[in-house]
Amino acid sequence: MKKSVYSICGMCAVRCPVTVEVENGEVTWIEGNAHDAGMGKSICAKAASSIPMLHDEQRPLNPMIRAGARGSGKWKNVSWDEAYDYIEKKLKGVVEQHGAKAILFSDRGGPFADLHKAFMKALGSPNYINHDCTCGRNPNHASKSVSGLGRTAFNYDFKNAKHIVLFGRNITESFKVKEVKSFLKAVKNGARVTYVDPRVTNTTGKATRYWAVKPGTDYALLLGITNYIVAKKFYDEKFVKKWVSGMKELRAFLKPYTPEWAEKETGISAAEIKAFCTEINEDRPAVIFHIGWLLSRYKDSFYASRMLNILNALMGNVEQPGGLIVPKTPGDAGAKGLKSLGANMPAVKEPRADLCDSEYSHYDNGAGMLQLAYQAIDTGKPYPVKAYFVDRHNPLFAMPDPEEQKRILDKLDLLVACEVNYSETACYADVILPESTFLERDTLLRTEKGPKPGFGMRRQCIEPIHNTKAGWEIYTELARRMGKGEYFPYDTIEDLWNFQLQDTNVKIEDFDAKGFVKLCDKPIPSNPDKFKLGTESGKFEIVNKSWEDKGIQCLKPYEPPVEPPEGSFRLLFGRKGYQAHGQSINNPVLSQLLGSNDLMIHTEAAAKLGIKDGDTVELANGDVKGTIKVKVTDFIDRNCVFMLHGFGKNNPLLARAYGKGLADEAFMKGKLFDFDPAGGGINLCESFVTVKAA
Ligand SMILES: Nc1nc2c(c(=O)[nH]1)N[C@H]1C(S)=C(S)[C@@H](COP(=O)(O)OP(=O)(O)OC[C@H]3O[C@@H](n4cnc5c(=O)[nH]c(N)nc54)[C@H](O)[C@@H]3O)O[C@H]1N2
Ligand SMILES: Nc1nc2c(c(=O)[nH]1)N[C@H]1C(S)=C(S)[C@@H](COP(=O)(O)OP(=O)(O)OC[C@H]3O[C@@H](n4cnc5c(=O)[nH]c(N)nc54)[C@H](O)[C@@H]3O)O[C@H]1N2
Ligand code: SF4
Ligand SMILES: [Mo]
Repeated sequence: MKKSVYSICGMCAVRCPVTVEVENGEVTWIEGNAHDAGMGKSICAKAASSIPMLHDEQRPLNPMIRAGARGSGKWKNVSWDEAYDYIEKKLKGVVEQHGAKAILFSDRGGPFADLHKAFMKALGSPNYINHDCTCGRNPNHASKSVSGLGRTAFNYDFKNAKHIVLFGRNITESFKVKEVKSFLKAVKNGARVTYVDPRVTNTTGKATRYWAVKPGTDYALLLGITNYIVAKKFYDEKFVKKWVSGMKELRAFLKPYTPEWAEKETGISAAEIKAFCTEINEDRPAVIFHIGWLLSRYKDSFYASRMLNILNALMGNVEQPGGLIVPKTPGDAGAKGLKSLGANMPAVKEPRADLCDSEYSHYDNGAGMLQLAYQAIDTGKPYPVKAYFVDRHNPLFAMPDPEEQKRILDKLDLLVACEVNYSETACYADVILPESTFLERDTLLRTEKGPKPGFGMRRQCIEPIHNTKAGWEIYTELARRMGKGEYFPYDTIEDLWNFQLQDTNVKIEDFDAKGFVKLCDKPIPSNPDKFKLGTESGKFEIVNKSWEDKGIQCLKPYEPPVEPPEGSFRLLFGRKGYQAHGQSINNPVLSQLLGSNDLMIHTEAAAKLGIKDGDTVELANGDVKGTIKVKVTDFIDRNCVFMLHGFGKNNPLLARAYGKGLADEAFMKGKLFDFDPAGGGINLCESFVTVKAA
C-alpha cells in the first residue's frame, strides 16, 4: 500500500514542512511540502538522510539505564516500565528533599517546546530552559533592548530586498530552506549583498561586497558605518522622527567612531565603508541588516547586534517590501490561537534557579540561561538543583568545556536524556529515553506565523521500528507517575490535538488536505504606519531607560578584542550545509559526505610554523590537546584558525564518526561562565589555541 503523509522535518531545528511517501510501511521518499509556496519541493541533504537514519542501529533502540559510573559506557537495556520506575523513584526523592524547583529541564526550544514547559509546570518547577545561551540570546536581547520585541518579531523579506547585509550570517550553509531560497531569489534579481566574515564561505560567492573583517571587531565596523550614515543623513528622516528615540544621544556617542577610526580597528578601508553607506542610501528602505543568529561569539556581540537593530530602524524598512515584515499571528486573522498544554495548570510561583527573574530580569525568562542553572547545580545557590532532564539538547557538545560540565553534572541525583542519538549528554546520563524519530511519531501542533497565519501538524509516517516512543507519550506517563495525571489527560495524540484546538474552530481533519491550516484566505497586508513595538514609548529606543536602570549601558564605548597571545590563534567555528551541529556526523549517509573536520589556517601563519596543507598538527589549549589535519588557505584571517563544529566524537557506539576530527567546544576551556551580562550569550569565540607540527 502506498500513501503520502504531510509532516514536519525534524533533522534540524528549522522544522520545514515536508511530504513523505510511504510504501508497505517503509518510507521511500521525502520532499518539501509543495503546498507551502516558499518551500516548494525543496529539502536539504539532512532531511533526505532521515530515511537511512530509520534503520540505523547506532542510535538508542531501547530505554537504557546506566550500569556503571556516569559516562562509563556501561548500560543495561530495560523495559519502558523499568525506566519510568527508576525515574519516578529518583524524582520523588528529589522533590521530597528539595522541592519541585530542584528539577531542571533543557531543550532545543521552538514550536514544540510547549510540551516540556507544561511538564515542568505540572511538576511545579520554574526551571524550564532552552539551548539559546549558545545560540541566539545576544540578538534576541539586543532586539528586545531596541524594539521591546524578541529576535523573531520580524521576518526578513529577502526576495524583494535591494541590499542584504550579513555580518557573519553564513546564510547559504547555515541555512533554513525557505530563507535561503528567498535569499537566492534576491541574488538572482540583482540585489546587492554585503557579507562580512573573517573567512571565505559559500555565502562570499553570492556577495557583491565581501569584507574579511578582523575577528571580534564587528562592533567597531558597525560604529564606523552608523557614524557615516548618521553624519550624511543617509537614513529615513521621516520614519526616524516618528518611530525612533535617542538620535541626539546616538549622534553624540558616534562622534569619535569615524570610518577612518573603524579602518584601523577592523582592517576594512574607510573608502569602502563610505562606498557601502552610499549604496545603502540608494537602496533603502529595501535594505536588510540581518541582526545575527548564532551571536554567542564575542564579548560585545550583544552590542554589535544592537547596532544592527538600530541600523534597521534608521532605514525605515519596517513593514516595507524588501525589509522587515511583522509575522502575523492567529490573533491578527481574528482567530483564536492554540491552547497551551499548561493552560489549566496553576502558575508556578517559585523563583528561577538561573536568576532570570531577579538578578538578570532584563533577560527574556522564557528561554532562561543554562550556564546560570549550571551555577545553581554547582553551588546549591540560590537553591539546590538535583534532577535534570535534557530533551533534544546536547549541552556537553553545545556548551563550552565538557570536562567542567561533567564535574558539575556529577552533583545531580538524576540526569535523564530523551534522545534519538547517542549524544554525549545522553551517554553521560543515568537514563536514556529513546524517542522515535520524527518519521515514526506524531508531535503536538504548532503555530505558524506569517502573512497567512495558521497551524502545522507533524504526523507519524510509519510505526516505530524499534522500542521507542513519542515525546508526548513519555511526558504524559512521567507526569502521571508523579501524581499529575489530571494535567495530562491524553490517551491518544488526537486527545492532545483536540485539547490544543479547543477554541479554534479548526478540526484535526482540516489538516488532511495540506498538512497545515491557514486561518485566513488572503495574506494580511503589511502596514508601515501601524505596527506595534514592545517598548514603553512604542518607538525604537536607542537608549532604553528600563535597560539602563538595570545597569545596562545602551551606547557602550568600544573596547578592542583581546589579541591572541604570541604564538596563539583565536579559534573560530561554523557549520556546513549537510550537517546539523553534532547530530548528523554519524548518520549513515552524511558521515560519508562529512568525513572529518580539518583546521583552516592562513598560508603565512602556516609557513611561519613550517606547516603544509594536509599536514597533521597538534592543537592545544592548556592541557586540552588533539591532532587534526590542516587546510592551508589564503581565505582566512591570519590571526585565527577555523574548524567545523560537531566533530570529535569519542563514543565507540558511534562507529562511523568515532575518533574523526576534533570538538571545538573542548578547546573552549574555562569558558562555560564567560558571557556578557548585558546580552547573556556565552562567548564561544574568545578562546585561543596553539598549533604545532605533530
Ligand atoms: N546546515 C545547517 N544549517 C543550520 C544549522 C546547522 O547546524 N546546519 N544550525 C542552525 C542554527 S541553530 C543556527 S544558530 C544558524 C547559525 O548560522 P550563523 O549565524 O550563520 O553561524 P555559523 O554558521 O556558526 O557561522 C557564521 C560565520 O561567522 C563567522 N565569524 C566568526 N567570527 C566572526 C567575526 O568576528 N565577525 C564576523 N562577521 N563573522 C565571524 C564564521 O567564520 C562563520 O563563517 O544556522 C542554522 N542553520
Ligand atoms: N563550540 C560550539 N558550540 C556551539 C555551536 C558551535 O558551532 N560551536 N553552535 C551553537 C548553536 S547555534 C546551537 S543551536 C547549539 C545546538 O546545540 P543542541 O541544541 O544541543 O544541538 P542539536 O544538534 O540541534 O540537537 C541536540 C540533540 O537533539 C537530538 N535530537 C535530534 N532530533 C531529535 C528528536 O526528534 N527527539 C529528541 N528527543 N532528540 C533529538 C540530537 O541527536 C542532538 O543530540 O549549539 C551551540 N553550541
Ligand atoms: S533545513 Fe533541512 S534538515 Fe532542517 S528542517 Fe529543513 S529540510 Fe529538515
Ligand atoms: Mo543555533
